[in-house]
Amino acid sequence: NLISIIGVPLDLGADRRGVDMGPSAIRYARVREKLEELGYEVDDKGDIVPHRPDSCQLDGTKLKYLDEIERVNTELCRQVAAEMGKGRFPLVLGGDHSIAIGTLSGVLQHKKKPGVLWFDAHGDINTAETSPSGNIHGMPVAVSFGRGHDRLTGVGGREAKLDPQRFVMIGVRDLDRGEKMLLKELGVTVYTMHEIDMLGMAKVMEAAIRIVSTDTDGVHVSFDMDVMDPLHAPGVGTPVFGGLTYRESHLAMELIAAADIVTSAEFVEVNTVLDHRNQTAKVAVALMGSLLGERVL
Ligand code: DIR
Ligand code: MN
Ligand code: MN
Ligand code: MN
Repeated sequence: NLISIIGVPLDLGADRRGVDMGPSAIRYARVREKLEELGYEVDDKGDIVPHRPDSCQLDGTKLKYLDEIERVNTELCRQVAAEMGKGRFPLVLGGDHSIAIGTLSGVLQHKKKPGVLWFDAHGDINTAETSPSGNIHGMPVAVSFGRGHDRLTGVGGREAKLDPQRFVMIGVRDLDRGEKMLLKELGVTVYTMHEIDMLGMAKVMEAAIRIVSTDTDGVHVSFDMDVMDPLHAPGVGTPVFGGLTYRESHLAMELIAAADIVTSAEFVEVNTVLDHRNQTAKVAVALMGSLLGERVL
């Protein structure tokens, strides 16, 4: 019943300022108090602090800020693994989504075959070859499958990688051409907004939960705030129309909580510069509550 919070104020993976203040904004929205109300003991480990963008080299590769992103994720991997080693639940606060490289490789130090529920408007499964932007926050899923730059796939070791069969994406509505090809090639289950509209969130989550809890030894939830509609979560770097409503997002978290399967989580891409009155951070904290067992009655 111990949750370890790890903040990662990294924005280099999105190459855009604002998500570096995400962990602060989420703490200001009272994440600790929320979790304590739910009966958890909370240990806030503080932040893994990246270097400022102007002090980083652009290292001459297409991948922006590769050196620093590798360094931060290597440290995050170490901390996530250390907390899980103590039997704790790691809750990682972003920061841009490139931090999933570190979180997932940390999880993989302890779990042989974890399932992953990936909530995102995007696929985040680009490689250097397919990326239109060179932004590493569009690549963590590929990296976790062992695809992509070896400085990134090397974080946490080259053997410890995820199985695409145990990986489910939810809420996707913006994929690059190369991402579509790789998702099909690897056989990742993708519930796009179309399936959510057609079946409803309850049915989608029932299917998703079945996949990630069959023949797995844990489940990681990676929640990119841009999966929500910009109406409800305006403070994100790359908003895309037609996303999850407030209630759809909560229902998904509530159903995961009811299944009692989750062993680690991260909430990313809260951009305070683009937010209104910290609304997106507050929504993130409310969702963490639902994911960790909060009920109305
Ligand atoms: C785009 C945008 N697919 C890229 N990705 C974003 O740059 O790779 N991910 N915004 O969150
Ligand atoms: Mn993402
Ligand atoms: Mn996204
Ligand atoms: Mn992103």
